Amino acid sequence: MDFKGFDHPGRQAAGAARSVKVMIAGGFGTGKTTMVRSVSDIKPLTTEETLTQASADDDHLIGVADKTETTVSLDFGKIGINEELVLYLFGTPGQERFWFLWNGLFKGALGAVVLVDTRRLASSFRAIEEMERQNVPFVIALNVFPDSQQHPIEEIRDALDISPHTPIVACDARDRASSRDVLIALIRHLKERSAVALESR
Ligand SMILES: Nc1nc2c(ncn2[C@@H]2O[C@H](COP(=O)(O)OP(=O)(O)OP(=O)(O)O)[C@@H](O)[C@H]2O)c(=O)[nH]1
Ligand SMILES: [Mg+2]
Repeated sequence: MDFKGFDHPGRQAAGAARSVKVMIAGGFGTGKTTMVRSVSDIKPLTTEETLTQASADDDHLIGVADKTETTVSLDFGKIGINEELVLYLFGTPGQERFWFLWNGLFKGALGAVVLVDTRRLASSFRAIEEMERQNVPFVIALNVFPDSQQHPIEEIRDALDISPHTPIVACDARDRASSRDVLIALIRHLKERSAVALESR
């Protein structure tokens, strides 16, 4: 695959890998931190704090009842996709009370993965709206939990109200290869979008 066209301005020396900022977004407890942890080549920076009962009530812990911590600021990791491309991963906080941080976090991001837990679709609505508002291209990654039901992709697309061009892929955020495949799906999507944009000039 040719990754030309994904340069991050000012970050690139001759012959060096191109570095790209990618957001890992999604609703509360959808597996953002898990994905950054599983896929990162470096020890990720995480900012997790113990989940309080007050916020647990707000965040509808159905399906994630054994969750004890939540991201309060961001997760940060890095993955070399190949010799030409390095992704810097920025995981967002899921709890609404930390969403004010999102504006700053998105600066310079070329794309995003929006994690969705199909047992709690609505928890990712706001993240999708935010991508659309900030004009950040994204793919949807369905993080499959043991008791997730299988739904046809087009049903999920309708329920999330996203465009037919936005890829939807299933994944296991705990699995490095699976999480890496999601990132590769995002890169393909970014490439396709840039090809379409060039054609329409
Ligand atoms: N079975 C299963 N459990 C998962 C998977 N991904 C995450 N988990 C678990 O689900 C919980 C939520 O994962 P996190 O990675 O903390 O979710 P998050 O999106 O970072 O959560 P916030 O930062 O609080 O929004 C944790 O207890 C994980 O161990 C998965 O793919 N399968
Ligand atoms: Mg987290």
